[in-house]
Order: sequence, then C-alpha cells, then structure tokens
Amino acid sequence: MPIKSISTQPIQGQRPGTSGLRAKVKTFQQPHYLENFVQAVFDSIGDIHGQTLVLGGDGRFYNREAIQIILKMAAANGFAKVLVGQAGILSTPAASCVIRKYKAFGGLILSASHNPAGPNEDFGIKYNIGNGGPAPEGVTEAIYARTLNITAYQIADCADINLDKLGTFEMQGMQVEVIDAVADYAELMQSIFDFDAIRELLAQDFSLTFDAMHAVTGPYAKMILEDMLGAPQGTVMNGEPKDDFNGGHPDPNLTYAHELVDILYADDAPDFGAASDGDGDRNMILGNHFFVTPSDSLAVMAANATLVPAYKNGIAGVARSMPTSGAVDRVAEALGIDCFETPTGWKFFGNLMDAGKVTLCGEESFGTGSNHVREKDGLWAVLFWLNILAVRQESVEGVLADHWAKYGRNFYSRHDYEGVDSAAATQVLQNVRDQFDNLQGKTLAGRVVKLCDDFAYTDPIDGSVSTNQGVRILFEDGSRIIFRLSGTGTSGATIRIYLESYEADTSKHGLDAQLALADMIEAANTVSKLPELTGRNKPTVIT
Ligand code: VG1
Ligand code: CO
Repeated sequence: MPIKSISTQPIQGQRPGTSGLRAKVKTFQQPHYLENFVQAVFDSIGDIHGQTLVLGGDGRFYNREAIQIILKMAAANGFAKVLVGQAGILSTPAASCVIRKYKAFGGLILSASHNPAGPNEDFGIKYNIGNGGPAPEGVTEAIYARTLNITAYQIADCADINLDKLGTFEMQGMQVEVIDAVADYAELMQSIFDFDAIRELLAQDFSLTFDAMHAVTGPYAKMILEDMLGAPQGTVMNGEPKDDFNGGHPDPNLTYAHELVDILYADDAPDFGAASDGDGDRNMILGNHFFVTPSDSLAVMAANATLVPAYKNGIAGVARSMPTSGAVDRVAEALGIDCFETPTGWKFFGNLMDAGKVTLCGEESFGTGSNHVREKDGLWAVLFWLNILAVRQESVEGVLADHWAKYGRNFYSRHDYEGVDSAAATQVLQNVRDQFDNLQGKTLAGRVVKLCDDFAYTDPIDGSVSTNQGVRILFEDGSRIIFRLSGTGTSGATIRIYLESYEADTSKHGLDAQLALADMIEAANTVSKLPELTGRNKPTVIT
C-alpha cells in the first residue's frame, strides 16, 4: 500500500505557544510526536485537497528529517503540490513571501527561532495561513483540540526527495518543487527599497557588519548585501548556517550577539551593525558605539517611511505589541494615523494588515515588519535602516538624537529572568495582581499609579478576545511596568519585566536607560517579590 494509515494516541502538551509548537529535539523524535501534530494541523485548516503547501525551516538539527516526514504526510493527505526551500531552508519571512507570491493554501515553518539548536536542544513547527502570517488563535486552538483526540495519521510509503536539487519531483501523485530559498525574497526586497541609493551609500566611506549568527539569514544577507548591493565580501559574518548554530544562541540582543556588539563598540567600529536571529525574522540595529532599541527603531521607521520607495505615499497606520514602548504612538499622532496595541506575538498583526489598517508593525523583542509579508522580517529592517541612512546621510546616533529632540524619548528596558521555576514565576505575577487594588492611586517610584490590570485584547476586525496577555501597572505620566511569562521557552519559565518612562527634556536624553529607569526597576522587584521568590538578584538578559 503506498499510503499508510498509522494508529496513534494523543500526546499531551502539543499546544502551540506564542509562535508555534516548540520542544526539545528529543521530544520531537519520539514516535508519532511530529506526525500527530502535523496530522492535527492538516485536519484543522479546511479542505486541503488539491492545494499547495509551502515548507521550509531554519536549518536546525532535525530539519531535513522533519521535512521528509511532512512531505510524505502532505502527499497522503491530498495536497497537490509542496513548494520546499532548497536544502530544506526558508527563513520565516521568506516562507511568508513565498506563501503569498504563489497563493499557497498555507505553510509549515520548522523553527524554534533563536532557541539553541542541536540534538539536545530545541525544535519547533508552526503553521502559517494563506495570507502568509502565523495562524490566528482560533486556528491554533483548533489544532490543539485535534491533538487531544487524534487516533491515526496518514503517510505515504515512499522514498525521500533529494532536497538539494532544484526542480519538480513527484511523490505519490503530489508535486514537490524544490525552489531557490533566497530568490523570491531578494526580488521582493528589491521592489521595496532604493537599491541604487543603498549601493551608493555602501560605495562611499560607510562601513557595515552583519552578523547572521550561524543561522538562516547567512545566504540571504550574502546575496542581498554583498552580491546585489556591493558590500565587500566578509561584510556578513558567521554567514554559514549550521545545524547547531555553532553551539550559539542566535538571539540578536546585547547579551547573545556580543561578538557583534564588541565590534560596534571597538575603537575602529564600523558605521552600522546588524544581526538577525535563528529563523531570520528578528533584527538588532547598532550604530558606531550606539544601540537602537527595537521600540525606537519602529518609531524611526514610521517617522521616515516616506524615504523608502514602497512607502513613499505614506503609511496607513501602525501597530505595536502592548509591551513595546509608546515611541511609535507619538509618531502616529504627529502623522495623524492610527496606532493599534496588540498582545505579544506576530499573529495579532495579520488581521490589521489584511484590512489595510496598518502598514508597519513592531515588537520590543527585536521584531519589525510591514505589510510586504505577514511576519516580522530581520533583513527588511536592516535594508530599511540603510535606505534611511542613504537618504539622510547621517549617522545612526544622529538620526536618533534628532528623533528624540522632536518626539521626546521613551526610556525603555526589558529584563528577562530565564530558566525560573514555573511555580515561582506564576507566583511573581500573582503577587502583582494581589496588589492591584492596593496600588491604585498610590505613589510608586515617584509616580502616581493610574490603573492596574491584566491586558486583554479584542481584535477590531474579527472581534475575537484574547485575555491574560500581561500584568500591567500603568502610571499617570504614561510610565509603565509590565510583567509577562514567555510563551516560547521549552524549559522552566521565563519572566519578562518591561519598563518604560517618557522624558521630554532633551538635556536628559543622553542618560543611560538603566539609570533613568532605576526607581522603576526597584519598584518592580518590591511589588512582585521576584528576588525572594526566584532567588535571583539580577536578570539573565537586559535589553
Ligand atoms: C517572544 C517575544 C515575542 C515574539 C516571539 C516570537 O515571545 O517576546 O515578541 O513574537 O518571541 O518571536 P515570548 O512569548 O517568549 O515573550 V520568534 O523570533 O521566536 O518567532
Ligand atoms: Co525568530
């Protein structure tokens, strides 16, 4: 029999998190684990018969094996065609681009983003819908519900496909087209930005370094920055994707991208530095001895959008995740456009973009993007910045100083406590909730508390409601302290504390953010009793 129906039983815990299902590779390698989840997806997304699926991943350990399994299951479940990236590679934004361009039914992206990779590390899978974006909560909940009553999965009994050779192959009556992983994405970037202006900038006395962190963006960055835009060979560092990310943690922040940070803070630092994450959807932007917070980056992009050809007629609106700073809100106000506040995770931006309400979106977690795809997009953000710098002929620091002078500065920081005991982490948030009534109207960190709540969001397009999206202490002067538990980790819990305060006084804009926020940081610890409960006296990562 070419197609087999294999009996199976539900496996607990296959609920997709902020960005799909993530677990240890060893967990994914357990009998039926991947198969159950993929079948649950295929059973929950509508009539897939005769449809096209996009498939690819960030190249981490188990990527190729998983792709072969999914191809055989797609064939057995009636897909007519699968577009798969060469060598099984597709960055998250490239997958989104391919789904949209070829009008696929949806896509499966194999990634655990920046989580470490290798036989003892993490793997992940997420389903993206036909608009190219992450499945909305209604779909992920349906998938999860299906994992709880699954009894069998369908898989073709046939040979593997050679993923390294471009071309169209047949698998049990289904077409498998192995596509160039970079070409469609590179073409899209060329249609958005002023490549001539960027090429000219790079030919001037302007230097840049891009750190691909041994993850998926290497081939994309080399093609676009070095081959198409003429940056010198070697501009892209750590550009060979490795299946264990070279033992690293490809999270583009000040802690994990320290190799790049050291270069940008050295005596002979280049003018511009950037890094992306495991699956290519995040970005960190650095200038010479200068760090741009992702929240500020989004605000600068919104304020300068008309310098980029694709946005030259202006932007429809902007959206940011709730914990992201309000810097972009001030730009939106000045531009007279809407600014939406959504829960954490890119899936909440899709409806707003599809409805034409927003053009640019961002998260404080190094994610920025636009309606060119339905995912955040690391290299796109880098090109956006290069396009701005090419037109303005100013330094990164100069652009920010000018921005703050005009809009004021939203001092911002995120403190992450990783690998905390789950019960303690839950209690930390509960401690804050328990103080809600007590705090209201009181003075904390020299500011009056205006409102405390658990953030909930009603989608303005489909009316769906998402509750418990973060515990907030909001102050009358606009400052905020927010507590959230991560939904992307695979061991223990990660507590995130987001701190923000607004400063209009230009003479104070040069202050260090940790100093400017010191009293807020202390208040966060006192209210939550985090140090006592977790035994930690400093965060694992400070951004
Ligand atoms: C984190 C970030 C969130 C982001 C998500 C996926 O989620 O905070 O802003 O959308 O990762 O990004 P959490 O639940 O751990 O805070 V990625 O680059 O992993 O696809
Ligand atoms: Co990512």
